Amino acid sequence: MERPQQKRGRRRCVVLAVVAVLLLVVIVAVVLGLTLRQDSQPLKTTFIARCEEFKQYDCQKIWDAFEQAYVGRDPCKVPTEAYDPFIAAAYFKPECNRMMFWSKTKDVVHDFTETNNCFVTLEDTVLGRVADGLTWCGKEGSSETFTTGCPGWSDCANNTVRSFWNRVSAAFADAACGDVTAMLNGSIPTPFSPASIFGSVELMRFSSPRVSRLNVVLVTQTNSVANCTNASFKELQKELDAGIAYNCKEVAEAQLQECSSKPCGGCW
Ligand code: JS2
Repeated sequence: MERPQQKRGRRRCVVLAVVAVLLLVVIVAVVLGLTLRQDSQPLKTTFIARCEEFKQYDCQKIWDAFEQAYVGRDPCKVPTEAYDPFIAAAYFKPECNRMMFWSKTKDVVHDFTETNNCFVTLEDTVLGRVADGLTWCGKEGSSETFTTGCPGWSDCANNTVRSFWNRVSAAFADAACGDVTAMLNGSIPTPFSPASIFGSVELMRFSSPRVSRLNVVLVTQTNSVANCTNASFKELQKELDAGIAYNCKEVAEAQLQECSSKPCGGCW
């Protein structure tokens, strides 16, 4: 038969155990909450900071227009038009004769435009700069922005990031004017691919007479496998709007690096 003080002792142990478990649950919930909340912060902070570099936009308004495209949605059900309000908010002045498109040359093209300031890529405008190199998505029933666990580029057609790049690339190409340049990669067998964003979204939006010429700059290295007679360029010219002149130049990557100090137009 248990004595009363033994009963009291046992009861005290049970209460302490329950308190300990409850405490543990609260700590886990707080840590999880802070971690999840932090997930949405870095993206918005980076986005706003990059937008403010341009010193001409209402960056909170642009963020709100960007966020509404995907928050609370299935990350595989974000169509390109969901970003239309973002395009409207992040207007940019077309730079005739300076717009540079690219395909499979992301690093070399941005090293080039950063140093010689003669051309502007999509990623040099607010449209591309705010999200360049980032990943994000939402979830049904949540107001959070997630930067991990999002579907990959080829996981689903209407995925959050892929729809963004398709939409902003279309807007950038729709604004193309004058002489347009495209930096393509001479170290791959088909420098022009109709399946690429340049080939499937941008090229068909170059419209004569707004665009007068397309200058292809084929970046070559010692091991290059393609030149301006590459068959894929025949495909490119077929897709190009009649009335737009076409030109292709092979330019060694080393030469591009020397160009940074040359005046615009002195590179190829
Ligand atoms: C930038 C990203 C990211 O003309 C260029 C640009 O205007 C670009 O928006 O689209 C064209 C390049 O795309 P393409 O032709 O498919 O070339 P690629 O080298 O196979 O793809 C690079 C990725 C383009 C879309 N994109 N652009 N910054 O962070 C970024 N992430 C993706 N997926």
